[in-house]
Amino acid sequence: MNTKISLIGAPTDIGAGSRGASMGPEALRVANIASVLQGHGLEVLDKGNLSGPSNPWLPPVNGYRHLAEVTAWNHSLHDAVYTELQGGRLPIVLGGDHCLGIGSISAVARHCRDVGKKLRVLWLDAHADFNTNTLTPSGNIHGMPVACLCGFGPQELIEIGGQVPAISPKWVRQIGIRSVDEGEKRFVHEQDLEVFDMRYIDEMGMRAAMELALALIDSNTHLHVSFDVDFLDPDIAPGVGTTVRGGPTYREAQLCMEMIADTGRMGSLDVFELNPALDERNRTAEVAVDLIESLFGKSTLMRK
Ligand code: 4U7
Ligand code: MN
Ligand code: MN
Ligand code: MN
Repeated sequence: MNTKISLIGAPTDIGAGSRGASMGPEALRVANIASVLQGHGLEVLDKGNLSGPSNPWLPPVNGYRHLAEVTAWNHSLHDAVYTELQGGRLPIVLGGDHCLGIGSISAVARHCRDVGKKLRVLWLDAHADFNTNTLTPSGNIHGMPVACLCGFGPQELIEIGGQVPAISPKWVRQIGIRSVDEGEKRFVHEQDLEVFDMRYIDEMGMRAAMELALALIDSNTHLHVSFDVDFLDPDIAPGVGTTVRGGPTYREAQLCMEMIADTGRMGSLDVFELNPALDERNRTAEVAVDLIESLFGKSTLMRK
């Protein structure tokens, strides 16, 4: 795995339904993300925070809230992520709400086209984030990034990575899903997204889910992990805007991260939706950093 890490802060809640994810990057730094990764022998460069428009907190227009501002933030994140990848580094995006997945993953997809790699996207989330402006019950664009990346969305968001669509639904595996809106559900089936929802994890276990989600990854695969912190059960991660009960426990989440680490193929990581305004003494940030540590191969007695 690439040992040169770049942290990119994207302090905005422009696509979310509640304010506060803009404080996520600092909360992750306060939880020592840099020194924890350095402790594993990784070279960590903190690129600081991107800047962009502030949140005007307006109602949706044509089914989109803050479309112009969301576009600006995603352009700037796309450029930052692409630069780090081209420089041979592994970007970790510190979000920020999940609308930023558009800029981040479109940059990863562009990089994969440049270097001739296959892309696999692991979407760890309570939600499918596959809404469009006609399907969305909220107008919040953090519920739309997967659809936008697959080419279903407004022109200004789907074209950010230079090719439409940026990715194919076939490249995506969703894990931990337990809240999907009615129209969104139909669209997920129509586009044939591969979803390991909580029912699947309950019945088959996290191990079986991850074995399938990681199947056919080879040495020419770039693995991108999009970690929405609301993936986790609210008992261990209360500091998110949209909690949904019945998520993975701490142990299940650890296993998920450890199995990703075992592939040795993770080339980029996003950590989104952490909301310090809703957290308790930064404990959700600390759990997130703990799990990120496992993504980079925190070793136990069982492994060398
Ligand atoms: B997140 C929602 F209606 N589906 O579209 C919507 F339930 O990035 C929630 O996964 C979206 O946190 C959650 O607004 C977006 C809602
Ligand atoms: Mn979510
Ligand atoms: Mn999400
Ligand atoms: Mn959320």
